[in-house]
Amino acid sequence: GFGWKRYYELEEIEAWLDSILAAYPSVTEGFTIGKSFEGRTIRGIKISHGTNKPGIFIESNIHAREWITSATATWFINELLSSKQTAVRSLADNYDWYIVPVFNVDGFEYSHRKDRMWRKTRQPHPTNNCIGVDGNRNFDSHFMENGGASDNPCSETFAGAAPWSEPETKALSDYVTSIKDKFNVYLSFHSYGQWLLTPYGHTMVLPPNYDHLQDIGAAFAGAIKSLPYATEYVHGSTATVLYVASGSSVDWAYNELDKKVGFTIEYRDKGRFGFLLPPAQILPNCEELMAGMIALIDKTKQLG
Ligand code: 0X9
Ligand code: ZN
Ligand code: ZN
Repeated sequence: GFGWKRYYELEEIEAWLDSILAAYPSVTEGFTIGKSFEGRTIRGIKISHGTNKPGIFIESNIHAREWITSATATWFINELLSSKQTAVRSLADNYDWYIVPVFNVDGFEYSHRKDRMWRKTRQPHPTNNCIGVDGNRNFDSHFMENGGASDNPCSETFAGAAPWSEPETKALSDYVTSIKDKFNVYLSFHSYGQWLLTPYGHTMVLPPNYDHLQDIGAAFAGAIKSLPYATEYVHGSTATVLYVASGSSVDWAYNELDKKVGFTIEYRDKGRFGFLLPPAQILPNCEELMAGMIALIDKTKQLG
């Protein structure tokens, strides 16, 4: 059966998602974002124990090779539904969760079949042989401004010909916009580096509620550090801690949808294994996310 001791392919993850929807029909609902370039359905799950609780949106595996992100997202879904721990129950009972475990479905499939290190989507470029766009540069928020995104279709950070040039990002933006009144927190799962990154990516200028976001970031990092693994996460703004990168999903949700809380989570490790995080680290990474998430949500609530 499905578990978290190895990485799974898209088909296995989807079959698992179906089994979860069937096992918890009263508190789950499957949703569809739309279709990928190659025609796959991009799916999500809503977990809700009531109506109109504050919502949290999680987008995962926008970068194909970052397999730990969907492994962690599926584990998190399973915990929300089956954990008996009080802190986890309160996350499940008090929030509406919208979770897309594998967003870049075509790229994810390609990373399993042909090229483990594939990052981008899979739409061919019309005038050369290069394929795909960096989904996290293709959002309509300061698109192609200030560097960190490329106009070269062969680059790993190719932003695309225009914002929303890819069916996947277009579909996600339409879906997220359609439910924008239902959620306050937007999270994007990535690897690797052990960072919790606030907006902005497109500029070193700090966002208006940066202090607030840093308090949340400190709570997240502190909770992870206090586990037996003592893993260290650094928190700060994307452009100041990591690098300048415009057109990302988190900046778009923060800027265009007026979300007050948006984070990019860069999971384990710090480069020893990088994108090839050994399966034995899936569960430790998941435990870290849960500790961090409980603290993140708690701090978000306290700060209002
Ligand atoms: O470059 C990225 O898209 C992310 N790093 S990764 O190594 N996973 O590719 C960082 C995204 C940072 N987020 C924002 N630009 N807001
Ligand atoms: Zn601008
Ligand atoms: Zn990434």
